[in-house]
Amino acid sequence: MSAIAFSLRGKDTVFPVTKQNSDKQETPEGDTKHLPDYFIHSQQQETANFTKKTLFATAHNHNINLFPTFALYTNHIKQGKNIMDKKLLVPLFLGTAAQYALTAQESPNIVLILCDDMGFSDLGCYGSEIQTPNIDQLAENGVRFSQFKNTGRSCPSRASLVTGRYQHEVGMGWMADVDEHRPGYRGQLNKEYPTIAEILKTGGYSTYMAGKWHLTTKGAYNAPNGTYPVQRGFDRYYGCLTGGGNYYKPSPIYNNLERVTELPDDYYYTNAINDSAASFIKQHDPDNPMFLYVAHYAPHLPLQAPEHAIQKCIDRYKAGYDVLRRQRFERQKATGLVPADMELPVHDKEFNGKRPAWEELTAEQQEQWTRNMATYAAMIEIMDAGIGHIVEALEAKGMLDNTVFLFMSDNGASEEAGFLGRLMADLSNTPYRSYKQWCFQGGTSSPLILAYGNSKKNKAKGQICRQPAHIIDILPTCMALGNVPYPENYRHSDLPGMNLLPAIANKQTEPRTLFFEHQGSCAIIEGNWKLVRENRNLHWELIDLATDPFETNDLAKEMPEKAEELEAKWINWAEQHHVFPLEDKSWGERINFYLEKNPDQSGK
Ligand SMILES: [Ca+2]
Repeated sequence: MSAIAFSLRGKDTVFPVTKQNSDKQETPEGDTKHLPDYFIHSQQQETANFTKKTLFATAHNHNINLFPTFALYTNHIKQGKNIMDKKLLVPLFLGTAAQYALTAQESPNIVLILCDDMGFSDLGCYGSEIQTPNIDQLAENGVRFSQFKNTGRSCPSRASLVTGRYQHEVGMGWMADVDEHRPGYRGQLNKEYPTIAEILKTGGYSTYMAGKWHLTTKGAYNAPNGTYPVQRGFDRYYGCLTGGGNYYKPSPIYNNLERVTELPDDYYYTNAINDSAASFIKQHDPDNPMFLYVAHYAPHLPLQAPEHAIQKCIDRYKAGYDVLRRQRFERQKATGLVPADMELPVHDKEFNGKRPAWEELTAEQQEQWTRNMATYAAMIEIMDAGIGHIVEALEAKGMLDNTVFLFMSDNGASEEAGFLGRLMADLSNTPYRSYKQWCFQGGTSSPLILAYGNSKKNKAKGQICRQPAHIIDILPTCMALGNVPYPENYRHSDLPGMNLLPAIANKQTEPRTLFFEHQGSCAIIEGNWKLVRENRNLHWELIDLATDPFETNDLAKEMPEKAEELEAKWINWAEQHHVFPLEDKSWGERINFYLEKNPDQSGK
C-alpha cells in the first residue's frame, strides 16, 4: 500500500532505515555534539560576572552544597524588562471554563509544566515507584488522562503545544538542528501562527517561561532572530534554547535576550528552571492573570543527578525490571489507567524477537541498570520537589486557589542509551510498546494532569478521563480557561485541537481523527482503530485499540480495506500539512545535506 502511494509521488529513491541502524546513526537532541560553542564572551560579560557573584554569594549564605536556591535566579530575572500589561480584558468566549468542572470568578492563573522524555508510567500517580508526591497531589486534586498523546519527539511536541497545531503546519516537522528551507521543516516556528503566550497576552495575561524552548533554529542560537521566547509572546524568559546537553553546564542559556555564559559550581538545570519559575511568581503583579510555562529538561539524557539523590533511590531498583514492571501495571489497573482485564504484554518485537528476562542479564549489567534507573528516578524526584516549591510560591502569594496546573511529557521514554537504556524505557513506558521518536503508544503516550490549586473548584477531583486527548488540545483548553478568543490580527483561526474542559466534566467529546508523523514513523487514530508503521519502508500495522491497546496484534492482512481507508486519510492529512516529501537520511546526513544546500541558517 505505502509503496504504491509513495511511488506516485516520485519517491523512487529509497534509503532503507531500520530501527537498529538508525539508532547508530542518530544522536539524541541533547547531545553536546550538536550544540553551538559554549561560553560566548561578549558585551554581556559584565552581566555574567554580576550574576556569578550573586549566585555564589547567595549559595554561600544559604549554606547550600549542591543546589542553587529560589533566590539565586531572582537577580538573573530582575535584569529583564518588565512589560506587564496592566489591562485586564475578559472577552466573551464560547465554551468557557465556567460551563464545566473547573470554575472561576476571574481568569485563572495557568501553570503549564512540560517534562522531557518521561514515560507513561513514571509518576507515582501513573503507577511508578518513583516518588512524586507533589505531582501526585495535583493528580489527586484534579483529573488524570489515560489517553493523552504527543508527537513522539521534543521539537514537534513543543511546537504543537505552543501553537495548538500539528508540528509540520508551523514549520517544526523535524528538529531545530537545521533549517531545511522546506515549509514543514524550518527548524523553528512560523511567525504567521500565534503562540499560546501571544494569544493569552491579548486577554491580559502576564506571560513567563522557564526552561527548554527548542523552537528556534540552531543557526540562530547566538543571535536573536525574532523567534526567541520573549520575541514570541513571553514577557520574561530564563532557560536554554535547546535541551542543554548537560545538567551542570547547559547551553545556550538566555535571560530574556541576554546570553548567560557563566554558571556557579553547584548549578543544576532542573533546579534552575523550578527556581526561576518560583521567582517569576514572586515578582508577578497579581492584578493580572499569569501564564507560566515551565519546560523541564528532566529526565532527558544524560543521566546526571547528585549522588545522595541517586543513593536514595538505588535499593528499589535492585529487584529488577520484571518485578517493577509488573508492580507498575498492577497499580495502573487498580487506578483505572489501563483496563483491569488486560494482561501485561512482553514486547519481544522491540528486542529483535526476545526481550531478556532480568535473570538473563549479567551481574554487571544488572548493577549498571540499577544505577542508571536510580539516577533517572532521582532526576524525576528532583523535578517533583521543585514543582512543590512552585506550588509553595503560589500559595505564599495568595494565587494558588485561582491557579490551574497542567502537567505532561513531550514524548515517551527514550531508548537512546543503548541496550540497557532500552530496558529502562521498556519499564518507563509500561505497558506500552516502543519508545520516543516512534509513533507506537510508547513513543506518543504521556501522563496529562489538569488540576486547580484549590481542589474545591474541581468537581472531577481524582478522576481518570479516558477520552482521547492530544497535545494540540492544550492551547484551546488554556484559551477556554482564560476566556481568551483567537486574536483577530492573526490568520489561521481554524485550530485543529479541542478544548478539553468538557471531557473532564464527563461530557462526551466529538469523535475525531488524530495524525502523527516523525522521521517517517507515521500513525492515524480514528475511534478504536490505529494504523501505524515504524518507518516508511516497513508495512503499516492495523491495531484495534479497543481490544489491543498495547499494539501486539497486527490486523492489516485480515482487514486490508480498513487499513487502506485509514492510509488514504493519513496521506490526505500529510499532503495538507507540509509533511511530504518524507526524509530518509540519517540524523547526521540529513543535517549536513541541508546545511550544504541552504547556507543561510539564520532563520530570518
Ligand atoms: Ca523529549
